[in-house]
Amino acid sequence: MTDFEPELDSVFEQTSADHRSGMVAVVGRPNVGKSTLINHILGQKIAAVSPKPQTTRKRQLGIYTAQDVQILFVDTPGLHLPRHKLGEFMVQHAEVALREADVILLLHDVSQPPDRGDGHIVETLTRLRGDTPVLLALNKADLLDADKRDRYVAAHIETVKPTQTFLISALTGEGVDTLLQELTARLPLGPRYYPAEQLTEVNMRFIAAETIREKVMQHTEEEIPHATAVEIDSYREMPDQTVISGILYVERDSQKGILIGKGGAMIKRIGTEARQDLEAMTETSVHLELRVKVLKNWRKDARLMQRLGYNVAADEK
Ligand SMILES: Nc1nc2c(ncn2[C@@H]2O[C@H](COP(=O)(O)OP(=O)(O)OP(=O)(O)O)[C@@H](O)[C@H]2O)c(=O)[nH]1
Ligand SMILES: [Mg+2]
Repeated sequence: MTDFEPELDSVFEQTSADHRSGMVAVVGRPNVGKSTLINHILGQKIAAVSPKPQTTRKRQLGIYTAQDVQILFVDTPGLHLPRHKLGEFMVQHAEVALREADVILLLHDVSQPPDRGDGHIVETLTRLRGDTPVLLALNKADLLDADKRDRYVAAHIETVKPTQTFLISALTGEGVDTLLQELTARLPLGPRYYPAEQLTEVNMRFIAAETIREKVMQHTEEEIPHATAVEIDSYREMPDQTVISGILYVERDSQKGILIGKGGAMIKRIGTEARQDLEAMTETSVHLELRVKVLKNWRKDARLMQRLGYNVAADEK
């Protein structure tokens, strides 16, 4: 070994010989609760959540660290049939996560019976999983009526034929500890790759953009939530204050009007809620300034998508 090669022990934090670590891809259809589950496991919100499908747009790491394990959860965009370049980008991101995983955690919404869309996901999994174990988490158990419980659970298991099944609620936390134990047992022995206090690999700038986009997803309707992208053009940290300036891009003039709202009411609401979340996260007071601009049909234009951080070529290297 030369003087320049660090010893492994000095690179990774010291852990016991039976420490495990690895990558768990959290996949499923849009809106089944993937991001909610990861936020719950980390005990902090790192990923945008909304009642609308296709909230998550890129892979995002959620790092869970305990005494004997470090699980790198990969939150993924919901698998769906893409209708534009952004959709293709999203599905591609989910598929890459599937191929890289040590364990695949497939989420289904168990409050609904399985349908053809679930069958489509299973086909994608069969194509990409190789011999990676697939754990099925039947989520939203809190919404499941007692009289449908056995029937729906059995139907989902029959559709997926998973390695193992769990009934959970990402909202209440029911069943999540058992799931974590089983995920841990299935990971290989390995080091703690990230410092124990690190929750994700993205920076606060990205989290700020996602927080703003989450509020757009929550408060706007139809095409607007999906046609909005957020760019943080300035992020300044001071001892007690964080000053953030963001631009919300939409695809058409009419969408811009709706996003701003009557007398600026909508953009104000989005800004206020995002600011409150960001104040809790940064533990500083936050000054947040938002503007709305039109970037015609950006979801169909690879160059514009790249500018907004959805860069297929660079991300797949
Ligand atoms: N009742 C109930 N609601 C849940 C549960 N998990 C998630 N939700 C709700 O389901 C909706 C979608 O949750 P997300 O976490 O954004 O779903 P996702 O799978 O990440 O969705 P995409 O990013 O669009 O693929 C939100 O309104 C959540 O509050 C659960 O266990 N119970
Ligand atoms: Mg999500």
